[in-house]
Amino acid sequence: MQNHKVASILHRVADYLEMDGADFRTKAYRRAAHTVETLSVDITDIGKQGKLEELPGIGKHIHDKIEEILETGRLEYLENLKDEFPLDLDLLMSVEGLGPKKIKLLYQELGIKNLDDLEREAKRHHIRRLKGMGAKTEAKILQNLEFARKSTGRQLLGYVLPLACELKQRLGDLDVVDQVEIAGSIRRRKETVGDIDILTVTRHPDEVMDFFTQMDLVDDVIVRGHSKSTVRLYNGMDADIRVFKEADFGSAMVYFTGSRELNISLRKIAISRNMKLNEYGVFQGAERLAGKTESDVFRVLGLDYVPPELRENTGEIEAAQQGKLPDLVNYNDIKGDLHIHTTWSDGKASILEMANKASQLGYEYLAITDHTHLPVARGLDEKRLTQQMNEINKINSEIEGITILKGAEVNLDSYGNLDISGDILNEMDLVVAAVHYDLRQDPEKMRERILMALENEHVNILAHPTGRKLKERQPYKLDIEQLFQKASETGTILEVNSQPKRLDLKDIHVKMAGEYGCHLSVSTDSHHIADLNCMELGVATARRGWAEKKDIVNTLPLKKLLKVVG
Ligand code: DGT
Ligand code: CA
Ligand code: CA
Repeated sequence: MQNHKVASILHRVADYLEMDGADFRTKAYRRAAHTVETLSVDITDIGKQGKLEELPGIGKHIHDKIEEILETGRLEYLENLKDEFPLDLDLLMSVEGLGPKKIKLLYQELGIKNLDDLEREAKRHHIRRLKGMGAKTEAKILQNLEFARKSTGRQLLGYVLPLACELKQRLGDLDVVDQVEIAGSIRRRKETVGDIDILTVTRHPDEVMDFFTQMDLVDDVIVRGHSKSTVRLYNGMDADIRVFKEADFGSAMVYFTGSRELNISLRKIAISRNMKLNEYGVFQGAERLAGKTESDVFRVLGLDYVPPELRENTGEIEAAQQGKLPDLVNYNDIKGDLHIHTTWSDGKASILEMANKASQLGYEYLAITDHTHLPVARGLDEKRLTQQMNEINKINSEIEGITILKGAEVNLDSYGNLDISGDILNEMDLVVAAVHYDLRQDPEKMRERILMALENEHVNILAHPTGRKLKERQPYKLDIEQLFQKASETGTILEVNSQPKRLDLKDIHVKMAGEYGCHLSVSTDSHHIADLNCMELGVATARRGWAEKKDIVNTLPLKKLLKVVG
């Protein structure tokens, strides 16, 4: 699938064009990028069939650009823009509050090209002198710069996972490849990823290495060897490939899945048992005790099999020694999605289109939770909500196999009150509440606000409870333990939001919430059809937080779910 690559090039063009301010051109590129990234079919196939023109909302100009990307793997226009502005746009944009327009100003006036330049000029108080900047902006830039630095080089799991699966698929399709798996942080489903690690079994390593280093997704070959190669892909991400013998594959998978910390602990266990553990197996003297499968490796070390999502050395070894590993929620345990948007607010698909996709996913129910009031999201007022509920009743009477639940994502005002009256909320099956504005309140006020929401009898679910956005925005300042304590008292469900940028609650918070006995939901917060697929990321996050099926309300069949939210 080239969709992601094409979309990322179009987005990048829009970023550059936005340096002169957002206009119809930037919008056209964004819209095209969005169309491509949410396609459920491969754009290469559409191109081959000569049907690019049928893609909605894309004009002739951008068609030609897409065709060029599909044919040559690059876009001349973008290369020219890059030459004109030789700066690290990606990094600079990762600083909260810096957009293309400001970045252009910083480049033209102060020659700022990267984070180091930015820091130096901010510290010298040169930025505050620029038009529209000021001392406050300068201080904010310095503050946010540190956060941006920490996320540098890592990309979101939700964006990298499809690419890693694509690589696995292509390699798996080769006759000469006997086995291929993704290892590393992606296999552990960590929220951000440093690089892609692929392990293979083959008797023809050179053929595999040729294929791997010559793929159209590769920008640069960093190392090409017989048993290991590293390439840089089009999106700046590196991918490692390693070749093993079948007899070693299990121990190689354990080693290269990591984490590093877990590997160190496993090696200590091996030593304590008078064994030696490495990527080629578990040995005692000259005897090889295990190596072919991961289960064998864990077994000879006296451990139950540890699912990859738990391999962070945060208590899973002790649990595996005592037979007390959690019975993790499974990816197919989810029976419905409890947070989605439609064209009634800022979603891109109708209620029926979303319901049909949810049916395909095998769901029993789907809650429609469009925004209320929020102007930026074309939120609904009470009158429109009532109309929507009537519409849902109508669709429910016509559709089969899935039940659409009536809900809303209601805003919490600055004090924690809801912006929809109780009478209307009473008619809904489910109410999701969320903070959408006034995010930088002082911690005391934010605490009151959230606790108030948890105590509200109408609120079933608190959406994206900490408000963080990966690589973009830090969480609200708030005492998370107090939130868990209160939610466990009131029975308010806490959401694990599955959007690649959010994953909120995050893994360690899921684990803490579990210790407080909180109920969780895993939802996608979908705004278009393809979004419904990101449930996988939320479930992965829940698994990383040791969650079991019983902890997650949307693993319940409809009747039982309705009792919980009733
Ligand atoms: P990443 O790529 O930063 O998202 O995280 P990982 O975990 O994928 O790390 P990576 O790609 O450097 O290495 C993959 C795995 O290989 C890692 O999880 C554990 C293992 N590994 C690599 N180097 C070392 C090492 O020096 N010591 C130990 N104990 N394990 C290592
Ligand atoms: Ca890695
Ligand atoms: Ca690696």
